Amino acid sequence: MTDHAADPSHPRYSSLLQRQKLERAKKLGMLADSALIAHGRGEAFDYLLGEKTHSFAHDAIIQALAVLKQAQHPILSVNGNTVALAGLEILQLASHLSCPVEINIFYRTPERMNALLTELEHINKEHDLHVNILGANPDATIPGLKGPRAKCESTGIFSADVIFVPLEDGDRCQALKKMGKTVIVVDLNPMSRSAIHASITIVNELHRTIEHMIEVLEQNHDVSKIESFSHHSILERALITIRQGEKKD
Ligand code: PTJ
Repeated sequence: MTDHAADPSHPRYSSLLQRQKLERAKKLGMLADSALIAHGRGEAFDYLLGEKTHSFAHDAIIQALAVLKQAQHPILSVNGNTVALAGLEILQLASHLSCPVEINIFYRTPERMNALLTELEHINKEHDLHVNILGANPDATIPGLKGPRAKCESTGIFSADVIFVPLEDGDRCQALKKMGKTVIVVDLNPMSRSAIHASITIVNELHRTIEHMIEVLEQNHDVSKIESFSHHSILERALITIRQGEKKD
């Protein structure tokens, strides 16, 4: 696999590259045991979607950026898979938006938190990004959630009004919504509970999504809110594309 991933002419180069990133992250202790299963589910949906950013994803990205830019206290919440697949891009996005990043993982252990913090701090320093990275000192809990996944920081996720949280789990997504937050998720499965319950759902691969968000911000594209934006219709358009095949979008 390493040979294929190193060869950009391979037809599934980017997918293989993502796998290679996860293999590295696994070795460094950043990932949950079920991380590769979750990724495999995502890959299956991405394959059905033709591994590209569709117009329904672009529209949701514009809406998400508009909402993030207008927020009082925006935050990017990351888990193991997100750091592994797009650690640098997440920090670049946070730098563009001048907001913090908080590590908030489902399967929380001190070892994983330490591995993820080390990775992000290293990228932050190497690329001179100066992003505030939270998560090490949780002093608040998300109401309605049990166990360590409820832990968060009072100056971060707890007080944020808009939260960008790729690969979110359904329960936490609903709990954050109940706190009155605008929740933006990235999920290749338009039928997942997070996709359904989020305020804005970007049905697209995580790394492609964040690259696209940075591109829009760097090219100064118009990021005003789309007046006719409908969460329901974004999910519907994604489902139609999956049913009909990617060429129809
Ligand atoms: O790091 P932790 O402890 O927070 O755990 C992270 C995982 C991902 C293991 C955990 O959140 C989990 O089990 O996730 P689920 O419930 O399997 O959900 C993952 C969702 O993300 C599924 O709906 C997948 O289709 C989707 N998904 C997986 N990989 C990608 C993705 N969506 C976008 N881009 C991806 N690369």
